[in-house]
Amino acid sequence: MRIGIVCYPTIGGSGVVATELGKALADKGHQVHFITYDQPVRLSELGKNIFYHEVMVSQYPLFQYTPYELVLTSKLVDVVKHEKLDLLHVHYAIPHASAAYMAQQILKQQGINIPFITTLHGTDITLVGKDPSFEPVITFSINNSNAVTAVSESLKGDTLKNFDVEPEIQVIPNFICPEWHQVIDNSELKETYAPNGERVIMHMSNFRPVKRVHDVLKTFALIREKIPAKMILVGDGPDRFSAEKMCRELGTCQDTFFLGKVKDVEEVIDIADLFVLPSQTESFGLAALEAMISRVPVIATNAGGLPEVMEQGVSGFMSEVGDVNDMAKNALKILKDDESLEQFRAGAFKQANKFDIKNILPHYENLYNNVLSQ
Ligand code: GMT
Repeated sequence: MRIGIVCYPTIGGSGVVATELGKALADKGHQVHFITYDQPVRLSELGKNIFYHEVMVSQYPLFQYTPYELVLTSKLVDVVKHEKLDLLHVHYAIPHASAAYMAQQILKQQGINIPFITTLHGTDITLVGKDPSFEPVITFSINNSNAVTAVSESLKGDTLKNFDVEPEIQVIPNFICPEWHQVIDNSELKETYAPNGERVIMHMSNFRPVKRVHDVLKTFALIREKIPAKMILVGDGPDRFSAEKMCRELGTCQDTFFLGKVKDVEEVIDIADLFVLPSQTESFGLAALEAMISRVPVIATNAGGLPEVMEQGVSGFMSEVGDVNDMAKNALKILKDDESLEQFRAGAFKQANKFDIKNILPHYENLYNNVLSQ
């Protein structure tokens, strides 16, 4: 098959899932064309069957906001036509689904039929999408997709609750590729942050309010009262400034490291003993899964799709949103001794393996075949 994948190229779950899916499809012999405005972060090298088409966004003095959706649409028309694509798979509805719809209509007038599949990832539904400024377009483009998938049952439920949706939504969970997470000896790096064998606690996100980074710091302060520990925060975003301020107020700065954005997360995640993801909502929580496959147990919230990804008391623990006391108590249960930590490390790894890409890829291939046979 010749497949066009439209995604965000930045660090973030939907782009990571789209890129890794494309790479796996290419490995199986499909021809994959990524169409986005920058080279996707996980696409460090182009390989056999993989092509990248950059959407060039030009500035013009009249535009206060450059109309990305239009240039993306034109690019889709061009790539579908000249690369003879069979289908488009768009990740994150805004604005990819409506651009795909528009491209489909333009191509129809030229006698070309191109189906498109929309994969809903999370905030395109739960935060941004349901905002009245987007809702009518999202509803329309979901209803006019040739197939729609969601990354969890929870997200499917949110979509049905917030939108007047007609097509069947198929749940296809996110995945990991175990071979990309080989255990490497990172003890030297760990020692630079935790020279006296302190436990290393990690958080990784885009520091948006939905991630509740302040709860990470409050939880850490409670843990550090009981055991020697260091906190590493990976990523950047709107709440970083106030998080740094809070860390000064809590008096935990000497044990806290803000690393900023890191491209190869698997290189740093290995040094963690515990991962903390106290989000307000999380349609899936790919970051938690990436921690788990690296044998790092997770403290998370009982929110959105996280209960579908985690196993309570095995891969870590889930608490109510904002209950930092419970999160700290659970963290200490995991970290209290090496035996307990090893048990949770094994539990996290076992649970993560349920999301092996080899179990997930056939669902996408079947869906593509169904769409093409319609
Ligand atoms: O909104 C975000 O946090 C980014 C978004 C994305 O596009 O990267 O993440 C969403 O999609 C991920 C991949 O499917 C999920 O693992 C995240 O849980 C989801 N984020 C939220 O629901 C907040």
